[in-house]
Amino acid sequence: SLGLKTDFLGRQIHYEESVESTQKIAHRLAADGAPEGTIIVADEQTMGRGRLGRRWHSPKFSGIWLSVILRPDLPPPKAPQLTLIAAVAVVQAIEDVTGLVPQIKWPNDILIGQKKVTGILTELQAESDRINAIIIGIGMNVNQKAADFPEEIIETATSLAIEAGHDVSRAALIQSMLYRLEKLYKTYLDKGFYPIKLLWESYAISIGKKITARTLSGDFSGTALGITEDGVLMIEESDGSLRYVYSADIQLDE
Ligand code: BT5
Repeated sequence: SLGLKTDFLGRQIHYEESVESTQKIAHRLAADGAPEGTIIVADEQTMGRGRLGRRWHSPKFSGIWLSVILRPDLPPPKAPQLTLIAAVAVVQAIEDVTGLVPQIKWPNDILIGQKKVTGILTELQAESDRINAIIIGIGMNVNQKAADFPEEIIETATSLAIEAGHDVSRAALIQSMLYRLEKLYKTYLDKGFYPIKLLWESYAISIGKKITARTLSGDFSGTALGITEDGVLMIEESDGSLRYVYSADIQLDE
């Protein structure tokens, strides 16, 4: 048992040993009417996915591969806010359980000392301009050793065990993450995004720095000014013009 301290998050948990992707299962359950707070968690993913069709390495027993179904009554453009809420919950859970202090790289990377320890993937089911379900996928590297990472990410990925110097309980992390996520989500529904934005900014590494945003419509370089009320990244380019970036990979240039 996970000993959850939540009201609705994780009241229904679908646990699987091995799946292609917990996102795929969550999409099906959400379309079939699964209640808000339903969780899908797996020991292993054989086709774990990142953004833009990228792969997410999800080996057996060494990480948390989890999807959460939420059903906020919001228009689809608000969805990026949920990624940022999840990012704050992940940072707080890692702090609670390990004492490590991770940082957030907009929009969806959680880093420890420049290396990625967690990635977040937010996907939508929308109907006539309202969100029907939001599916937040969280992939957290917990007990991998450096040699467990594939060649392509050995320089860029890390795990909590590598950083803490000892194995970390996956159950304790899930418990804390769901508790934190539920609390933040309730705050968000009651008070709006502003309190979350302040917390998010306190953990963000890129704000105030020179960055390059690689987007599907090209690269934009400049100073990251912050995020808007909707969670959109604002970049001031060198000619002073302001650029709003909805989705990108960010590289720190300094
Ligand atoms: C992400 O995408 O960071 C989102 C990852 C979401 C994974 C969760 S696990 C539960 C749920 N079910 C799923 O199928 N997915 C979600 P993106 O920003 O596109 O980053 C992907 C890139 O990160 C890859 O192209 C690799 O370079 C790198 N990568 C892959 N696996 C990694 C890992 N385990 N740790 C660190 N980096 C990784």
